[in-house]
Amino acid sequence: MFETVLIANRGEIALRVLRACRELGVRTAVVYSAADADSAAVRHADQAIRIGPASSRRSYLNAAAIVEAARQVGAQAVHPGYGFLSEDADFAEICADNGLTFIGPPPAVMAALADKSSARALMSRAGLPLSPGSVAPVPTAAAAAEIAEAVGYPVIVKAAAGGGGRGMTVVRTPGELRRAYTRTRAAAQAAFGDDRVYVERYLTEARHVEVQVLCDSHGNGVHLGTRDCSVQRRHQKLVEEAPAPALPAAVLDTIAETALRGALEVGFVGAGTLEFLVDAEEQFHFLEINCRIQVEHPVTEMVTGIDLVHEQLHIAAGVPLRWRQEEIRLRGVAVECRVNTEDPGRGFAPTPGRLDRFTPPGGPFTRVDTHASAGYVIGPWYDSLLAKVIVWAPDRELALNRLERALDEFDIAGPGVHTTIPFVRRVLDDAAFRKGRYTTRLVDRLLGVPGAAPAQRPTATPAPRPASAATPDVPNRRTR
Ligand code: MV4
Repeated sequence: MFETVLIANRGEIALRVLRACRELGVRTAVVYSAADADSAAVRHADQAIRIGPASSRRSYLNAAAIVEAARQVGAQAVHPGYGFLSEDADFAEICADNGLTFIGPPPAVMAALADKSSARALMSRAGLPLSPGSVAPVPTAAAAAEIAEAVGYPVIVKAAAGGGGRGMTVVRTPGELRRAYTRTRAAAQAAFGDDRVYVERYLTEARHVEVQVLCDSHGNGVHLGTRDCSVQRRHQKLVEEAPAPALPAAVLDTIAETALRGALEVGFVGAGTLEFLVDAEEQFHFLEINCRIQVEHPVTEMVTGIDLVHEQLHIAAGVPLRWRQEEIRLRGVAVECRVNTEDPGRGFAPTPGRLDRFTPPGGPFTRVDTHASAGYVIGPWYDSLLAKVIVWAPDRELALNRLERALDEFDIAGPGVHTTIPFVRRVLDDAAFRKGRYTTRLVDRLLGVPGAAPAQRPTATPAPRPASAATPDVPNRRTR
């Protein structure tokens, strides 16, 4: 095992990784920006290195400063958390060049999977089912139109360099295609410096089901079952649960086993997540693979009893996988909700400010991952994730009741500070959600977004669209 690990992140995940290191007897060092000098991770770490000003570009995204910090503290490995540099193959390579172990897949594997078009081709070759569409970048609008005609409308144009919902456009009719194709390419060029796009059939009323895998550096792998992450607003997840509900165990097993086969086939190493859409006919389609620990990893930990960050550290240290598939048992149901400092009443606009009161819930089978405490000041610099509340219960109904109970206890107050808790309560109250019969359209339906619920769509007065949120410097939008 490593003697010292450098944690190249902030917020709740920096603390989460720090705790895992402590439990394994690994010394911890964290980097921090000027805005995070008083953070919990800085307080708890064995060493803390200031690497730049609040701007994430000049701190948490500054590869050279992070590598220099690792050298200063004598770290052998870097844990990137999620967001920031966690899926940056160039950063992983810079680490290797400097004799540092990047806690994640090999740089070449990361690069191949970061390109969503290439990931699609690789997984298709490995036998994973894809949504119908192109398996290579589409060079012209005419070629895009040909593919769209072949697979049928609606289609979605996606940036190869995108992912996590960034750089994609839904196209409902042939008349919109040329414009959508051109605009998605231009937007992808501007956002990623890469204008390659591909075209897929757009699956409506589908569930977002993902599979957690662990693969070691010796070719062994296990899957840790599924999570449903369909409750999303603008590709920000709000509620996640494990296992995915209301699907036959045989279907979930097939998805999980297929995902693991794909991961092993492409040489994946570390903790990874394969995302799928599951349609109304229970057919599943590979979307993309994420090479990082994810925000929602705790629900998998709760149903398996396996600490995913411990496993990441062991895998990175070259230890053979400590679990055989038969030893991994899924027990009960875990549900997580994200508590963001955003105002659901104003289009989920961030509400930074000082927390006068902050008392997280407690009680049985209730876990709160947070970096906050009373007096904590939420700045405008980073994403607005304040806390995650995760509960476990033997069955789904009790888990949902337990989450509602935990949210009742959560006391957060400060001038101007709002949270997503009231909106999460509406999700937990929703009849379709309660039955486990919900899709990626749930949030839009709750928000009254036009087109979200065609059966009930009013003809005269469409529901108002929420005002768009202000966009400060939100680095984690890269991969969340
Ligand atoms: C899709 C899709 C439907 N059809 N692709 C969103 C994030 C990224 N991982 C891929 N995503 C999607 N890709 C096809 N061919 C639906 C999603 C999607 C989604 C779309 C709209 C609103 C919420 C969503 C939540 C999860 C996935």
